[in-house]
Amino acid sequence: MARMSHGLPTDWLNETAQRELLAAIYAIISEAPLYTPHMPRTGLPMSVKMTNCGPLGWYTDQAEGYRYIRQHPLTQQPWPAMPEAFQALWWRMTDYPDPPEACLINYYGPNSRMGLHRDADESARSAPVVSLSLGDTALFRIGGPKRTDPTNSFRLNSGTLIALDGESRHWHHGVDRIYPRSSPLLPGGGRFNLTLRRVNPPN
Ligand SMILES: O=C(O)CCC(=O)C(=O)O
Ligand SMILES: [Mn+2]
Repeated sequence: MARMSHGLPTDWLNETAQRELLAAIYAIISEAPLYTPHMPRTGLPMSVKMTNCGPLGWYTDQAEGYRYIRQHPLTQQPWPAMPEAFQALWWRMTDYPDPPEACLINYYGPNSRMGLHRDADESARSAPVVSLSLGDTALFRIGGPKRTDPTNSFRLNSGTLIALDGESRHWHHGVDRIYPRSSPLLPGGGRFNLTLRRVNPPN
């Protein structure tokens, strides 16, 4: 099963710490605005808006599909640097020896969801994916290696960290819904999710 931060002291990421992370997200978005990603082949827009920080950023469009790129697709600028406070989440959750190379920032509005998928665009196959929820609660679902495996659902509320590592690193997962107005953290409501990823294996 994915490891959750529930074993940590409940105030390990208190409201002040969450607000500091949120301020860092807004600073990143002012440089690297949220964009709407599009599915490969169909070109359908995703309901989640995205941006990234760190040397690499996850992106998808109709023409080239899922991949990591070095520049923001609209500004053509390198992604903003990954704040120390984001990297600290990685070191808290994993013993993996190398730092994350990408932090995908997902923004969910009241009607956003993310279909069941596996994170499979990283060649560092044994590195974990560390994920933080901020703002409105999400209903998260996780299954197994096969799309048809049975799934478990649980709520991720603001300040919850999970690590997909070991077997769960390659399990299907997704977000079925957001609970609007369940958190006062974001001024306009909604949810941010940070996922920290190692893309390339260490040298
Ligand atoms: O928002 C979440 O909790 C999950 C995000 C996710 O699975 C992804 O970005 O690949
Ligand atoms: Mn994922």
